[in-house]
Amino acid sequence: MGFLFLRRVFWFGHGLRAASLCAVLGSALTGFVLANEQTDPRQERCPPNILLIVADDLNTALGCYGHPVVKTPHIDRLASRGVRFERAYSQATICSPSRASIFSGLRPHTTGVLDNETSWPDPLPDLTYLPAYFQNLGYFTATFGKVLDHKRVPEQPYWNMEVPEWGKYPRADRILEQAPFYPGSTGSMFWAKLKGSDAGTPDGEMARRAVRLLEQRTGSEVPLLAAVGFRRPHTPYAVPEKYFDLYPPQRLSLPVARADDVARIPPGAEDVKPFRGNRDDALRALGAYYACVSYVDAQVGVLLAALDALEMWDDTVVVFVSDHGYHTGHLGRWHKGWLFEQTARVPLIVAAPGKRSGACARIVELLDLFPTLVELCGENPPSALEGRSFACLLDACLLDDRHHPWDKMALTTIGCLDADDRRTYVGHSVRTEDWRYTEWDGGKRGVELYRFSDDPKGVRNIARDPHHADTMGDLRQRLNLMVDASGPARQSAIR
Ligand SMILES: [Ca+2]
Repeated sequence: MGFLFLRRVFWFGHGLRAASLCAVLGSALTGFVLANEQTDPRQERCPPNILLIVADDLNTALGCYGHPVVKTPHIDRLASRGVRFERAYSQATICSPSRASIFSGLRPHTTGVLDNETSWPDPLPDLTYLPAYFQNLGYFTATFGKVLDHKRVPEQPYWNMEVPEWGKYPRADRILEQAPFYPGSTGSMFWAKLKGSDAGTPDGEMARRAVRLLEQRTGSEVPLLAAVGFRRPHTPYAVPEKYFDLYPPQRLSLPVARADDVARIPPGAEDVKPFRGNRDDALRALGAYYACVSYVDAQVGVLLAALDALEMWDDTVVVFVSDHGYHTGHLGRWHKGWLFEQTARVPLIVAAPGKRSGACARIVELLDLFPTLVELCGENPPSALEGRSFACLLDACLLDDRHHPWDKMALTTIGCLDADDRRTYVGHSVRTEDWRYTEWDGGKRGVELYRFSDDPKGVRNIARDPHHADTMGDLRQRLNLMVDASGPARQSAIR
């Protein structure tokens, strides 16, 4: 509490310069501070620390999201302390475009990053990336593992401390057993049981190095932004053997993909990496994916235990999120990059001091995170951001968020390459609280419409049902308004 108190005072001086003064004057000032704490309302602007935990390719197969099999006690515990968003959506469904959107606060159509190869745009004069924004506010910023897409990010002093990711692929001498997802699957499409402890794995090391930083900075008067990115459950599904033991394949079941649902998927949502294995191959891959989820959960547990031990909960905003969703047999598909509910929907948990706990069913987008964190730190979000702060949905006095004024849709976008003519095209999808409407290549490669009150998983495309023509027309118009408001028009408006 004493350290929090000092931070509160010196934040008033906005950052590091004032913080240095703190180190010099130390306790001599404390008496003055004590005398004024009750009278100066500006001291309430004390900014919290931020711990941002980012998983990779994680869907909502988590205990706190109601999954009947997957064991995630630590993420569940975080959810019990904060708000679990039931309808949170990524702005893109592959790594780099989604992360470029999260950390710029702009839509993929505006950043121009619609695939994993395009470089991120240079920061604009009035709009920098999230870590640089907080660094400019006076935060000590640190990154561990896969947070930004380092290969594509313009050179910027985003971080005061940077521990880059390593080890997408497991070391050969740690592999006990491995197999491709199915005979002939290539690249990272394999699973591997590893020997050794979590601490010797890339994500395990990142969690523990982040804990060491938290320990080192305990008591610092400078607020901390620590972003911890975990590689798993991204392929290859390579984690210590004990996590595989939790999920014997013979006890698992695959999502049911009805043939008539699959037949209604339009050509724009092309499956360029179809899963060609049999049922046993799929069950082994599913068990390996779940093993990765529980492994990530254990690393989250390492971070949460540090928050307990260091008594940081009252002074730290904790966010847990994935960069996008993922299919493990849903609609017969395995992977990401489409615009179905399963790929666009993400887990999102926000536990903030003085805020409420519970579930929230309102629509939020990942590009809302940037302005939300800014608001939670007592600042006004930059006007150039395309997201909207959802801090009001965290308010402790909000007893029933269903009646809170909140008119929001989610837009998810992806760039695709036609496997035959090698032409690129774009898909956009909007999600309201009851509908999803998707257009591929402006509708030329098909449209999709899902109604969640009838179809909770969003797998039955009813775009051809004439009963819904008016609804589809309305959603098409709203989608086009959102798309037109972003992209080149938005770029010129904020330059
Ligand atoms: Ca990803």
